[in-house]
Amino acid sequence: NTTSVEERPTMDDGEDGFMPLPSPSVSASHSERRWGDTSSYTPRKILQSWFKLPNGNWDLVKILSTTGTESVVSLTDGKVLKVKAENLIPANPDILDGVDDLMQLSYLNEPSVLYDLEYRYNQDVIYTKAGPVLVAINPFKKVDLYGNDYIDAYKRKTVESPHVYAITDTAIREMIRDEVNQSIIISGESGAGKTETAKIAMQYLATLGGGSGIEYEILKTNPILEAFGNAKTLRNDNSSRFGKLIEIHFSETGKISGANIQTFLLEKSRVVQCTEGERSYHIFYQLCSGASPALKEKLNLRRAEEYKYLCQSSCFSISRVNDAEEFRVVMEALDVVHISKEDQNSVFAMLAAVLWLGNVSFSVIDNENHVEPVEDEGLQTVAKLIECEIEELKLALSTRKMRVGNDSIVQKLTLSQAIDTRDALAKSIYACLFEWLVEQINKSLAVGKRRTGRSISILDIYGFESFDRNSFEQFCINYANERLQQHFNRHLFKLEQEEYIQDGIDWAKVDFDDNQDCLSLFEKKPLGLLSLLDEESTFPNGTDLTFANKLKQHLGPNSSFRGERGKAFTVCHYAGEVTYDTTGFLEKNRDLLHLDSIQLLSSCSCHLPQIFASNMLTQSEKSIGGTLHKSGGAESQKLSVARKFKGQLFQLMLRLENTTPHFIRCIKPNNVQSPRLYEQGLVLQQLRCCGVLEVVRISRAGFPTRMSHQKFARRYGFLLQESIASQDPLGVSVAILHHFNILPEMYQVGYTKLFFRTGQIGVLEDTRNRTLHGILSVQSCYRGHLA
Ligand code: AD9
Ligand code: MG
Repeated sequence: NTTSVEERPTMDDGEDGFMPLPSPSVSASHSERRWGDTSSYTPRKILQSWFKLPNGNWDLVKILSTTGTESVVSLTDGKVLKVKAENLIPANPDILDGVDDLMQLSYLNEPSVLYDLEYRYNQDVIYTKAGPVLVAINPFKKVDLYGNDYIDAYKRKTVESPHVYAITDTAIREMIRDEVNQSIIISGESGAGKTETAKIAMQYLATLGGGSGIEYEILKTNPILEAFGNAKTLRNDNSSRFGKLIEIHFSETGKISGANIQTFLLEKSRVVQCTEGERSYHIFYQLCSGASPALKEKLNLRRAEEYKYLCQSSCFSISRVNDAEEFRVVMEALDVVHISKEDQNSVFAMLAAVLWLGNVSFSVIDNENHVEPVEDEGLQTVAKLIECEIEELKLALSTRKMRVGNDSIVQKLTLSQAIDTRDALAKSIYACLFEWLVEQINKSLAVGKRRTGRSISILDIYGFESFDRNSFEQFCINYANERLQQHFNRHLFKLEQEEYIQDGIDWAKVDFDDNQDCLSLFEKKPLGLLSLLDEESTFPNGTDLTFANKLKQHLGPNSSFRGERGKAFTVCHYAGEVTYDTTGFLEKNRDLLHLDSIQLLSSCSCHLPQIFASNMLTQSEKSIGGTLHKSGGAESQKLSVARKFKGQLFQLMLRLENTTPHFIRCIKPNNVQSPRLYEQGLVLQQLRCCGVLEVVRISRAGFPTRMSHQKFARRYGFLLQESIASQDPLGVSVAILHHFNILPEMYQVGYTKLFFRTGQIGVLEDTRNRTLHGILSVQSCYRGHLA
């Protein structure tokens, strides 16, 4: 049930030879087909048109002659070709080159959108609006678009071009005007520029100030979280390995009063495992190269190359990054967020302990492959750093207490079990350290008593991922993206439509690609991906293969699911199909730490391991009534990773539902992190994935701005010269519309609200602001006289 929406060319430029063409008729499902549809396009002579070259790129060709079914065209390189008319897609006239908002394009097809973005990108104009969404293309170099002069200009509204500053400014204004919390939701692939964009938005917010340096403190959380949560990957030298929501609170006077950070799903496997060419978390390298001689001696620190966890990859440095210098920045930032020197030293001790744990080796002690840790420098240093008895550490790494009935027996571990235990301990210490740091930062940023409840949240979360091999991490990340995509869809399309219909607006119904099917595939109980994963994770005999088979058995009929050979399965995500390899799924989902290890941590004299242990135990208690793992074994029984993540996502969505969202879509123009290289195919695929093309089409066809009659009358009524106090809000509203000569096609009057085309309300707002400014300056002039 798709409906067709007619695109009206907005250009009418008959005089210089350009005749508006009939536009492609647009049918409303599956964007690829839709955007390629040229059925009603008749090429005309002299016009420019898009033609797809064999390399997949679009070329802007001139039509020299045409018979209707065939055209002779000249390519940009001068070649002349005869092509089928159906292979030509209309191009926009030159005067629309590089428009600010894709909605202004007369022809809104894929090549035109790509060209507009490229045209701007080549002039270092990296921001473009796509209706309500801001598209940001990573420049991979310094561009002169930031800093105080720009911030001032956006504040004073003397510049109009799309920018993160402009979006942030809108969020601030809407927070104040509508008294509604706001959110800035940033998404995009790895390396597309999300984290940088989030920082740019924070920089703008920080200029609102707050007193007592709170805004400075907020900015200083970035180097800390990046040091502990970012790493060099093959895709991005500074890749965030966690998701982040920062909620910035404001006082009644519009000043920053505090902030709160929530993080999601840190990739902890990186601590013990690292692919060639990538690095572990920055902080390890920073510590090794930046610690003072005294600290180095205290922690028995070596060069990064001497730690087994770090030398699984031969990459130790990042070009143009000085780890020692970064370490200084991080230490300073830790001071700013009020982490005491003593705590800082404990943090560094934990980091060194993790590194030294990786160097702990085992020797086989019997012919059943049972092992004992080698009592060398590694083991001794770990015990010293976490402040535990060396014998306790040895036992925790090489044995496991088992409960049999009421008795407890001690089982020796084999080599591979011991290595897993050691690595699990290292990962837990690191993940707990990260959580603890975030908690400390939150304490320091805590909102004062004067909070009003108004806030602006910035979400920087991993984008959709599809690799050659996709594992549990991609599974979780892509699930999160399905949720966010639904939020995006809901907001931009569904709510929009429902509102039109409810308010009696004449609106040809528009379909959008809903992803509810795919979300249900994940979330349905008891037969959904997450439930089945949890169920299998609790079975002592469950394996990745039995899990995969179970999926095939129960989810076969689901249209978003496809079983694959062996241990794999495919999910049809909104952004494309992804095949997941279930190897390691159960283990990663269980994420068990043996009670022996937790007990070891709680026996430490150092306060951090004690805190970690008690947090882990509380979490286990919380899961009572939830999924309990491997009962009988002496393992920590806690929420599975997927379950915890799902809970976090629900919380996140609840929070976002109560905000006015502002979306920024970051686009990566190439895969080699290099400036000036714009790969059309790559950009196009991302535009499709994040729904940018879809949103332009729908927004342009609709009335994106709306306001209740009451509000409209209240807000602009005073601009009318004659008093119309006796009239109802609708009457006042209509009078305002007439008074300002708003064209009938630019608005619609609904039962309760007025609906406007893009840009219309801006005109009224400007008039209002000018008038108000006049009144205020007269008032302050009077007050000045009185004082
Ligand atoms: V990941 O999913 O965390 O791996 P992000 O966060 O999307 O990724 P990030 O913001 O880290 O990407 O950007 C990657 C790199 O692109 C940065 O380190 C910068 O070198 C570069 N970048 C991104 N945005 C800008 C910008 N506005 N100006 C200059 C930029 N460089
Ligand atoms: Mg990032």
